[in-house]
Amino acid sequence: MTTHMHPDKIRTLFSQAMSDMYRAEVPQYGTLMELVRDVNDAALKENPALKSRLEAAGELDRLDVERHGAIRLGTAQELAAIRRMFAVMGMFPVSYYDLSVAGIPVHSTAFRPVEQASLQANPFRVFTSLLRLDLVEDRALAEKSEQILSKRQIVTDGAFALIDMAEKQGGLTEEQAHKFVQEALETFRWHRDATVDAQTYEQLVAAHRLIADVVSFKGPHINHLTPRTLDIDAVQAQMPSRGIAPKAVIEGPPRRKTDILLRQTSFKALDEEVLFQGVAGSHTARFGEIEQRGVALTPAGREFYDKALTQTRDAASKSGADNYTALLEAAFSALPDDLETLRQERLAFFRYRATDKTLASKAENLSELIASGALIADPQIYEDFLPVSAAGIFQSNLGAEDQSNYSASANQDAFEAALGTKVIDEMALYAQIEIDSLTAALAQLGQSHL
Ligand code: OOG
Ligand code: NI
Repeated sequence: MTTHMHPDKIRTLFSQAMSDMYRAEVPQYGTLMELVRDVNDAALKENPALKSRLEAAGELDRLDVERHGAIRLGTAQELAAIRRMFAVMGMFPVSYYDLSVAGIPVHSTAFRPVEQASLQANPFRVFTSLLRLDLVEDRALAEKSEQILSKRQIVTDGAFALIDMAEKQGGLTEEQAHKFVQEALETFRWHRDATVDAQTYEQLVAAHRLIADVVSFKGPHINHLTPRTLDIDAVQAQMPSRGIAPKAVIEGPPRRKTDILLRQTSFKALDEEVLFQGVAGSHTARFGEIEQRGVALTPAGREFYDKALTQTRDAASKSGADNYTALLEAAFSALPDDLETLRQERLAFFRYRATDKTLASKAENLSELIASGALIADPQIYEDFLPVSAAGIFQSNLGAEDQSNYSASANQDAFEAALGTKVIDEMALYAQIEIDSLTAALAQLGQSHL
């Protein structure tokens, strides 16, 4: 009997190989990783309570391996192929993100692990966008783009052969897995030789820089890899001293005692030299980003978040962006800022575990069990993305001249048709982890009546 390498292990090999490749190609990424490690070390030293909470919840080990990446694809066939590739590594499409509302002609999903144990082993995720040529007004250019894209093959024959094998055998042997990782890496590599001439590139840029980024190259180069920090404000503040210039504001919720959802900031990478059919030119393709992740919010919590953010953005657009942070903090002041209240008011998702404390009698309710120390509620980390923040990250490296207006038109059906499957509902995943962990913990404590 052959034994297969666990998909979690293949994903870890792959994310490490990607990180090594990206560090070699984009030296600033290495600098950023060092800064994040320094800040995380300091944060853990300064806050022993945070350290022991992360440790007890099994969160500390994944911190160093944690990162997300992003790619942009050109065709439905490419999206379907990438879905099969990521499935070999235990990554599945979660959520649908419509970026057309923000003037960016793509829609997206995030490929990520979905089981609790897999998330804990390595939560590596890839934000994956599909170009929407249907939104491009210049139909001749859209058709030309389609034609150019139809000629490229972004997944190597070797990778396809191993994907077929994994699907047939139900996995890959260790040797096959190593080969697969090497072949898969080719898809995300940077290519200095563009597939178009300089004139076509300029035409594409004039339509939208993002269209040029997708259409002009041999493959969907990984455009950033994002380490997770425990203190994004500290990293943002220290970036300039390491020669990195961050964007002006941090996307997402304000700084709070209890981290919620996701805060992100990015910096624009350097112009890279490109050969357009032998003619030298340049393109800004790749950038850097950091993220700080907090607790996942329930639909009720998320509704609060979306409203508060809209309110802040509306107010800031009237008064100028100078007081953005103050407006943001004010808009979030009504949201409880401690985990237990967020839990009691069902605004956030938790994961429960029993301790070895024994109880003399049956408890009346969960709060009592938690207060007794017999039951612990760990916050579930938000594993997904935020559409408004994602739009901000896209914009920050595209430049102001790329603010196009597309008629907002989410088209999840078309996206799922291209993908070849439906995307998974993120809320359902968090809810399932919560209920499963609670059921198991209560059974262990002999408190199944609750
Ligand atoms: C993806 C931008 C979105 C994030 O972290 O929200 C993103 C891209 O620029 O391709 O990566
Ligand atoms: Ni990102």
